[in-house]
Amino acid sequence: MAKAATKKNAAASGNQISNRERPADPKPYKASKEELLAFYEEMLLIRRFEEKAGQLYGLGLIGGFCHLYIGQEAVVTGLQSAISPGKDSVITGYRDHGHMLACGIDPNVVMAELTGREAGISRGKGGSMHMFSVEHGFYGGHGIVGAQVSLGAGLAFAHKYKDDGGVCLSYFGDGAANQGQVYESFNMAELWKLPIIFVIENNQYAMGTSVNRASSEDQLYKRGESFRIPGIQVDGMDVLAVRGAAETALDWVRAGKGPVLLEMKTYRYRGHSMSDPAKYRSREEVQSVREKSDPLERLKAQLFEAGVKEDDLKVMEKEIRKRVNESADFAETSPEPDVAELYTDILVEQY
Ligand SMILES: Cc1ncc(C[n+]2csc(CCOP(=O)(O)OP(=O)(O)O)c2C)c(N)n1
Ligand SMILES: [Mg+2]
Repeated sequence: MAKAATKKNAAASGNQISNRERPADPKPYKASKEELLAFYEEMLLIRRFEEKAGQLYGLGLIGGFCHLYIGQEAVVTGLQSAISPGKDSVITGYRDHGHMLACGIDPNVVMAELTGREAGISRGKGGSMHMFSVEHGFYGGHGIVGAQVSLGAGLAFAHKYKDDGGVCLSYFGDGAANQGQVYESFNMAELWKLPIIFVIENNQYAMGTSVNRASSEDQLYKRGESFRIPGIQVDGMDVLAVRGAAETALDWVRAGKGPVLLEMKTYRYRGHSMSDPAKYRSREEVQSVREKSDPLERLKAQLFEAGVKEDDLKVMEKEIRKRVNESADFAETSPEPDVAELYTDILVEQY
């Protein structure tokens, strides 16, 4: 009896999944030379900005937590180049500097926030993990692992409720993918066909635990299956593959077909945060990824193929370094917030 029931259920669910319409297989994006250059410029800005943030942290100018995005630049660049600024929304966890720069937020105000200055985007009171800009459609910056998935579902609900045509990009890590609230959000998002793209940035580690040690199903793109959310695995070190997948996902979501899950296979070169000695992996492992799949180096080769000259990239490198140095100078010379600021932007009594 029990056996027959199991067989019937298995057959029924098998049929349902195979009958589910799926997004088309993404194709690598065909970028013009100008687009390739713009991708490279943004990825280089993120990398140099993060290197500078690492230096300022080392000098004691950045306090608290600081999680760098080095190695993962192709993910935000590919995805955010495909969305419509001012219409769509972006939300992520604490590894958020790259997402902000890719939203077009001024590096000066991001660096000023990292260093706790009044001119910072959260008036110097949020630091690395707590930045926000409604103007740029950037909704944080969240320290609670997985919270951005539920909040992202809320943002998507708002897009649908207001019928504003917007889509939410909710980024989270491989570690966060094992959190309970992620699945409650998946359920509601599919049930209500919310306009949201769940982006798992699988950088292979959650703090010090590798994805294979922590996850019974380590093919994370399958994680939405029992909620009938289609998933696509993407080479997150290849900006054109990311952009291609972004186009596919956006077409699906904008057509009102509900959420899509994108698993971005990527890698972080630095420790989990600045205070991580990274004893759980070998230097050789990191070196090997840098040599074989660095997203900037890969794009550089495509730029050369498109006829860009090494000298042009040198000019760009110089300009980016200048911009990043200016952001550090701006931050260092900006005043700290006034003591009275301790009493503003906090919840008191009525709540
Ligand atoms: C609810 C909650 N649990 C635990 C932590 C501590 N914590 C901070 S980051 C992290 C690992 C998350 O890894 P992953 O989702 O893979 O993101 P990554 O750091 O690799 O970008 C943990 C457990 C937290 N901040 N919030
Ligand atoms: Mg991770």
